[in-house]
Amino acid sequence: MEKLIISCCICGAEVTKENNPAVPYTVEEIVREAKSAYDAGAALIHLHVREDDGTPTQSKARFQECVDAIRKVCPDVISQPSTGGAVGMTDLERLQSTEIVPTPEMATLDCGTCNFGGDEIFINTDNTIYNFGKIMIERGIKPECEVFDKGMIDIALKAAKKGYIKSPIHFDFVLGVQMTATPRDLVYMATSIPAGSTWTATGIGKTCWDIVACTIAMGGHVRVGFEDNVYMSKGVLAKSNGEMVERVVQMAKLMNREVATPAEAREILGLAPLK
Ligand code: KMH
Ligand code: ZN
Repeated sequence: MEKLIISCCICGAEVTKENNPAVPYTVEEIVREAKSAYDAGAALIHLHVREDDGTPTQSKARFQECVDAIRKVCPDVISQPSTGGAVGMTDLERLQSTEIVPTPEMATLDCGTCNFGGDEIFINTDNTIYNFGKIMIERGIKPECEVFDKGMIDIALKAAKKGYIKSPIHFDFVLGVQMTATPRDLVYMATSIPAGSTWTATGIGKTCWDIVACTIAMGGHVRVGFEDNVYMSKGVLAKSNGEMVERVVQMAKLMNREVATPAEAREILGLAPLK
C-alpha cells in the first residue's frame, strides 16, 4: 500500500482557545504547533492564520510571516494555505494566501457551498471555484479539493472537465460537517473519484479517530488537527497537534502502513521535489 501522508490542520478559523487552550493564534504559537506536528510525522501543514486575539484573517502579510517562520523550523514540510478562510470572507480576501513568496506548492480549493451550523453558510459558487482553480493553475499551485459531500466531488470533476482543475485531482473528504462521517460514507466518497486521484480524509469532532482508522485501512491519507477536532478521547483534550499526529503514526504502525516523509508526500501528490 502507498505510504501514508499525514496532514495536520493546526489552527483552523473557527476553533478557539475556549475549545482547547493549545489552539494557536500568534505567530509563535502557530510555529510551535506546526513544529510539534512535523516532529511527530506530519508531512503537510494545512494552514489558517489569526490575529493575535484569535480573529481569523487571510492577510497576505500574516500568511507570509507564518509560512516563513514555519519553514525555519520545518524546512521541508509542505505548507498548504487555506483559501477557504472563514465564513463570510470575500473571494479576494481569501485568495491573498496564494500571493505569498515563494508561491505555495499547494492550497485548498473548496468545491461547493455548505451549511456551517446555525445560520452560517460557507459560500463557494461555481464561478468562485472556477476562478480559484484558474488562478491556482496560473500560479502553479496544486489544489487540494475540499469536498464536504459527494455533490462537491461532482462539482470538482465538472471544473476539471472545463479546464479549471488539473488531473489527477487530490481530494480531501471533510466528513461530519455537511454529511455524516461513517465508514459507509467514507467508502462512498473514496469510490466516487476517478482512478488515479489521491485522497485524504478527515472526520470532524468525535468522528475523527474512526475516520483515521478506516482511512489508514483503505489506503487513503489522513488529516488531523485542532481545526477538525480538539480531543484525544471523550473529555480528554489534545495537548498539542503533535499529540494527535503521534497517535496517527502509532495507528499506522499497528496497521502496517508506513508514513510518508515530506519528500515522499511530494512524489505521491505529484509536486516537484524541493530544490
Ligand atoms: N473555515 C472554513 C469556512 C479550507 O481551509 O479551505 C473553510 C475551511 C476550508 O476551513
Ligand atoms: Zn481549513
